Parts: sequence; structure tokens; C-alpha cells
Amino acid sequence: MSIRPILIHPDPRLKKLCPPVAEITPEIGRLAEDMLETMYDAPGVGLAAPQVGVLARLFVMDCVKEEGESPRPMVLINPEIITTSEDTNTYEEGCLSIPEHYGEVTRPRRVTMRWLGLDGKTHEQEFDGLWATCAQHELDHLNGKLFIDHLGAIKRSMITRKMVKLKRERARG
Ligand code: K2U
Ligand code: ZN
Repeated sequence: MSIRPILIHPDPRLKKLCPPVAEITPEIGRLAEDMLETMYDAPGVGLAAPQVGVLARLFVMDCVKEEGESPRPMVLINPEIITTSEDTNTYEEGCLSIPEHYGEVTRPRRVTMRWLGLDGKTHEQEFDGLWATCAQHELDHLNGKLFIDHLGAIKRSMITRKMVKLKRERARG
């Protein structure tokens, strides 16, 4: 297992539409394992493959936040939303690819998703609360969409300008 570097916005790879995973290979298994380790290390509650530079429809999440509750790592391959609730929820979202910036995003409160598991089986589950927000945030990543794309143009460009400055400073070392 290894911790992989997380791409920082703006990066063209974060704006790409990711292709489906064609086959669950040992390499996909290693990628999922590394993504979970990278997510927990960040720390975060979700992470999508394009965020570690792999353009594939796969994300991981574990939104268990209660102390003492066992972690619940999930690997979702070729995930699809099959139903969404009418009612919505607004959450102050962040992103591991856009560090230290946040914005309010309104999304359906509950989503039912279908995906392929590492076990090769098709899974279906309804998510609510932080799990629903995270799953939709990660699915956005697989479609080249960031949470800032749900914000107004002025705030989006302000955040992007700050990220360009941060990357320039990091490049200087
Ligand atoms: O995709 C990512 O960048 C991981 C995000 C996922 C996420 C964003 C907003 C709301 C829910 C999930 C990171 O986990 S951001 C860090 C974080 C940590 C705890 C709760 C919410 C967000
Ligand atoms: Zn994100």
C-alpha cells in the first residue's frame, strides 16, 4: 500500500470525463487500496481516482466519523446514481484537490447508487446524510466536475486564482 500524491486544482486531469473500468484487475485492487490509504492520511471521507491522476470511474469513501465506530471503507467502481430524493441538503463542501477553500453546495438529500464492487458483484444502496453528499461529490469528480463548479463565477475564479498562487509557491519549494 502507498500514499499517492493528490492533484491540486487547476489541473486538466481533474476536468476530464473518466472512462469506465473495463476489468477488475490486481492493479485496480492496488489502486483502491492506495486510494483508501491516501484518503485516511489526508484526512478525508472520500477520494476519486482522477484526484490521484488515474482517469477511471472509481472512488472510495468512508464517512464514519463517530469516535469508537468501526470504519466502513467502500470502493465503488463504475458508480451510477439510479434515484435521487426531491428534498435537498446544503453542505459546506471542501475538496482535497482544493485545500482550505469551502463553499455551500445543495444536492439531493438521498441518492440510491449502483456500482461494481471489488468482489465483481453489482451493489445497490441508498445513501443519506454525509454519505449522500460525499458520493455525489465523488461522482462529480469522475465527470470532471469540482464542487466550485456549483458556486457562483466570482467565488469560483477567486478560489482558482488562489490555487494558482499556491501551486506557484509550492513549485518554488
Ligand atoms: O473528493 C474529495 O476531495 C474528498 C472530500 C469529499 C467530501 C467533500 C465534501 C463533503 C463530503 C465529502 C474530502 O473528504 S473533504 C474533507 C472532508 C472531511 C470531512 C467531512 C467533509 C469533508
Ligand atoms: Zn473533491
